[in-house]
Amino acid sequence: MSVTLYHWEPNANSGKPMLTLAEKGVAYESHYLDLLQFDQHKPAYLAVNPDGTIPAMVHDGRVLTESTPMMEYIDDAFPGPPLKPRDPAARWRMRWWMRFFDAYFAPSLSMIGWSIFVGPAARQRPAEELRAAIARIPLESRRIAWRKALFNEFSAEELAESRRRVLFATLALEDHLSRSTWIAGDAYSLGDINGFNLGYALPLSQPDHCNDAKTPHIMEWLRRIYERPAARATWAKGRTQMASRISILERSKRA
Ligand SMILES: N[C@@H](CCC(=O)N[C@@H](CS)C(=O)NCC(=O)O)C(=O)O
Repeated sequence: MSVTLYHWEPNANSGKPMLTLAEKGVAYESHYLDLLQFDQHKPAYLAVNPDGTIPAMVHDGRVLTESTPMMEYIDDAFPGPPLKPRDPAARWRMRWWMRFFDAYFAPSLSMIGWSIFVGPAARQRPAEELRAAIARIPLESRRIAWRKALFNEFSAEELAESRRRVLFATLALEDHLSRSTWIAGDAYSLGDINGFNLGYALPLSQPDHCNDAKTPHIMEWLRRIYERPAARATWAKGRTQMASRISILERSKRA
């Protein structure tokens, strides 16, 4: 049995299979791709995932993409603690939240992150080099995202709409967690892994909306997940300041 994971920092989509594999106790060969160096668009990786997006996982020769179905595959294919509830209603609840995280919350948070972090961090190169890098991106949707980030082309309206959605989603999550210990009810599940990867840095990136006073249930949920050995081990694999933002969840630090 061999598992290879192509990933960037433990964060958003890459962190989802990383944390799931850690929770299941599955050893894997790690291929770190530096997103800011456009490693994901280089031929060696396009031979694995022609879309040029991360993460991708190879299990016994089978290539898997799309981080959320990838988490479900990991849970089903390997021994270890189950990460999906058996009860149909709880499983529906888990998938409801994963859909909300992926389709609504993540794209809005990502647009803000790309405008204030990814764009400025990758922009420090000559415009011609950046244009050539964009031309090598296989997916049109990713070419557009990169162009907007690298040339600061996100409009004020779309950023305002993303901020509105992030606030709406944060309040919805706080409301849910005020009534439910974990995303799907009584047991930790893939829904929590998904939400944690999306939201672990919310207290830093959205300090006015996500903090101990306004969203105490989100804060407690994030801290409980961060205290899990699998989460500690996964974020210890981070190489940049992006992953080290997780230290905001140390209980000694009140947000
Ligand atoms: N829906 C895909 C999205 C994959 C995706 O877009 N990943 C981002 C990183 S979080 C990426 O590869 N960005 C690099 C790029 O666009 O060049 C998934 O969940 O795996």
